[in-house]
Amino acid sequence: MHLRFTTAGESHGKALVVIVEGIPAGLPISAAFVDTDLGRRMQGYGRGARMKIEQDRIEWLSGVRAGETIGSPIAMLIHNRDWTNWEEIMAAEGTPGEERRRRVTRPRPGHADLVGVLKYDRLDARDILERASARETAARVAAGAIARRLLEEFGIEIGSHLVSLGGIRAMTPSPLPTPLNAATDASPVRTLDAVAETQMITRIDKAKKDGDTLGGEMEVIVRGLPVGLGSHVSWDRKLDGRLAGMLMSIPAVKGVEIGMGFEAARRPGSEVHDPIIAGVDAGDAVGAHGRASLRDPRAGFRRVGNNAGGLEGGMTTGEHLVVRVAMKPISTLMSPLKTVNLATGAEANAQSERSDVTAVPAMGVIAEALVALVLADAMLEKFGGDALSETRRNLDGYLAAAGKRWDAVRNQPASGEGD
Ligand code: EPS
Repeated sequence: MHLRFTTAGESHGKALVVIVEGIPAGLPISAAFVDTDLGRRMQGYGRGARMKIEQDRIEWLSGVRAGETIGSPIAMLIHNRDWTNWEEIMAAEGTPGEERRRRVTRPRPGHADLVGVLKYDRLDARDILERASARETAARVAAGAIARRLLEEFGIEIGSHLVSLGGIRAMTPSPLPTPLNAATDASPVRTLDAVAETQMITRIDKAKKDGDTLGGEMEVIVRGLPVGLGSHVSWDRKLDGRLAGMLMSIPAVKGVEIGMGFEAARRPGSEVHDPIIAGVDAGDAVGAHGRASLRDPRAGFRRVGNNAGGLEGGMTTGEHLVVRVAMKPISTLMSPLKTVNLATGAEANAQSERSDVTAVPAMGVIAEALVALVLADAMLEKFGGDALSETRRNLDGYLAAAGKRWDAVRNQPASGEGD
């Protein structure tokens, strides 16, 4: 890994912390930039009361000076405002002789509660759920914002939109708006389909009334990627696997599709694979800071259609990366399912605490962050650089050279098939 990150922190503990290592020196960055993504993650119709308590923002601990990265590990802190309500319950030092408060002994089906207490030999599932909680994803979104900022420097734009919620499908407009997030963030469920949006809100209201929860799918789109990130040569360098593995680590995510996804398995090859054509079109790179490379990110070749979702052989094609992520319904139900009380062994109703009806729109923001981290890692693997200027030189040199050996062939008069 060229870009490493790790997080720590419990949901109702004092704070979350994240360390990101491997970002080149000289990357302009601000807390406000990171906080924008933290704020986006807290949105979405169907979230619970906790999001009214929190106001996620980072505090820099290291790695940034005078508005620029300096090449050292970047550490960020996010305070949990809810901590003041949990200080005694979550205190690191217990009071001798005093029982633990807010113990969780009725594990929720679908949650980490039961397997966690068995595996870690705990009597209180709170020791498990505090870390299994999706609260942790705030720290990962902060890390992802740094990766997003790096990718922006090279004209790479990452966005997402909701494609289904609670079984209701949304239409996807073609072409998608640019920038994508400016349009989707305006919707309370982050969809581009106004009709489906109304139906989804009604569905969420009903689920809330019924004490139920809802899942759904988000689609992440990345535009402006250079051809050739990742590699075909070894299993652990294939970008498809790196993306899917990272996305499957989001709490409650149960599936990842790339491009046409599972549908490709049901169709003949002639309907799946994207024909290759020659064509230079460098106008597609989107640079949020006006620094998009003028080089052709596809090295002079294009695909007719993009069923491959921007990946062939574990490498980027230079077409848009298209990844869909499926999230199951949240496992905390206000109308609880049956479980076993771990303290008594008796049948019981599962623990039902304050939670969200759905967090699918927020999951899209988390997925964007994780895709950004994987792609920033792949960029640094390919182009290296202790300083941003070095990474840029290496990328520019690569794009200037990529595909050039074919230019001479393409410029010749047609001479029949090559083989
Ligand atoms: C979560 C339960 C809820 C969510 C939480 C994830 O928190 P609480 O139990 O404090 O009400 O709000 O998500 C977040 C705190 C967050 O920042 O996303 C769970 O059990 O996973």
